[in-house]
Amino acid sequence: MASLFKDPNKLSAYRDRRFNGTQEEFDHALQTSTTVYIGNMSFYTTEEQVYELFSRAGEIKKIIMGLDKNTKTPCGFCFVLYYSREDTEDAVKYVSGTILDDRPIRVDFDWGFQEGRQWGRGRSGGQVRDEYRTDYDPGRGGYGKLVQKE
Ligand code: GTA
Repeated sequence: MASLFKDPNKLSAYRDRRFNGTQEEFDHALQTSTTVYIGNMSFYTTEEQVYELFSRAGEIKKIIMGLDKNTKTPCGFCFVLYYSREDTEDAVKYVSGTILDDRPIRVDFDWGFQEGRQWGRGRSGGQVRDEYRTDYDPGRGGYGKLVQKE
């Protein structure tokens, strides 16, 4: 079956500022990689739950939970590594937007996991988005970190 993801510019809106290469190399990585990033997860969602849901798209090679770099506890994202590109595309097509622990999760193509990418990059240890948001989100530690400091 022909891929539904033909335009490399539409594969992901996210650009990793720490990717060490050209835009062409980044686009190529997104087109060929067998890794997806999962965002908007609850801090309480377990690796077992991720395994259960993402196995529906295909056989999983590895799951890497995103961790707060200070507390070393889950901070609301993860990477799922598949064996095949078709399964990777199916995860983006069919699992993105589904509900996990009462939250719509976001599944995004990823350029590939490297050691260090499992840690939140926010100043407080978690994800950058949890620094700035102003809503109260009980599944992600309550208010954003900057609001908590006020
Ligand atoms: N494939 O969408 C993604 C993605 N995200 C959001 C993070 N990662 C992603 N990978 C893919 N797709 O390995 C990966 C990162 C890293 C790990 C943790 O997850 O590559 P992080 O979330 O802590 O930090 O990463 P990151 O990605 O460097 O954050 P970034 O891009 O600055 O900001 C993410 C979001 O935070 C923005 O889209 C915006 O909504 C919000 N934000 C950032 N800065 C501000 C600001 N100044 N004010 C308000 N909001 C802000």
